Amino acid sequence: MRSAVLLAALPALVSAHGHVEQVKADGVLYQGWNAAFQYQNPVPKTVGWKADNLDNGFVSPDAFATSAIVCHKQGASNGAYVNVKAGSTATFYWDTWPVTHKGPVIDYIAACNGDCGAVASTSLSWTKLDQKGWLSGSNPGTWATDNLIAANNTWTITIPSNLASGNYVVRHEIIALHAAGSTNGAQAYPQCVNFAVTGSGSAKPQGGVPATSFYKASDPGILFNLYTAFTSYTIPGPALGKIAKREHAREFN
Ligand SMILES: *[C@@H]1O[C@H](CO)[C@@H](O)[C@H](O)[C@H]1NC(C)=O
Ligand SMILES: [Cu+2]
Repeated sequence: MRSAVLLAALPALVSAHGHVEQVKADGVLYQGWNAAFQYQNPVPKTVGWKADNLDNGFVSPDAFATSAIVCHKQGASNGAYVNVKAGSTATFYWDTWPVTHKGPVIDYIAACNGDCGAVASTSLSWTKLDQKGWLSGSNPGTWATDNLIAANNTWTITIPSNLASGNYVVRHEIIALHAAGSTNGAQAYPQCVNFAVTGSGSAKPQGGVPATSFYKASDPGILFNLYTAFTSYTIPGPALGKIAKREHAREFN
């Protein structure tokens, strides 16, 4: 019975949604979280936060105020870090992404102030690092996710060059809108990755907020009909953030 259940679940695992399987920075490729690792003993350390997402599934708007929205269901730091110089790029490799799952791609950063595994995920204070949403056309048009698919299912961010050395979590997220015309139909796919940043900067992300306050089910970028002839789209969540030293502040990008 048990193996029959596992076999029945397999097609969903192969075809649906996706997860960040690898991360590359400064020429080094790191293993991300793959939910199948939960069956290994010991569970291998990964730069990607472990999560209970064996179905490559999503977080629904009715869970946007719960810990699941932070770093996916049962999200927890998993022991390893991407080493990156401030100012370098980092690339997230999704295992796959369905073209139907159009929507924004958003990245946030939070300082751990030490071991990222020692911080309760709901205590992390997130600053929005970058965001892309609707690009052109409509009904449904071209979206950030189409760029991601065209780039071999990858998304690249820049680690701010003035960011102070230390440990940070980047929360990389796709919000799929194919069912978002109905309340509770949007699908958030947050993926958290630990970074150990080195550099000579001294700036810190400013104005952070907990992930549980990012989105509401009724936000215009969450309750949104992809299949009408719309002329604008409001990317959900807080405004793009700043990193700042004592005297100066500058936009991330
Ligand atoms: C596309 O990404 C996969 C990993 O997901 C990698 O193995 C492959 O080399 C990449 N292809 C190109 C053309 O970059
Ligand atoms: Cu899906």
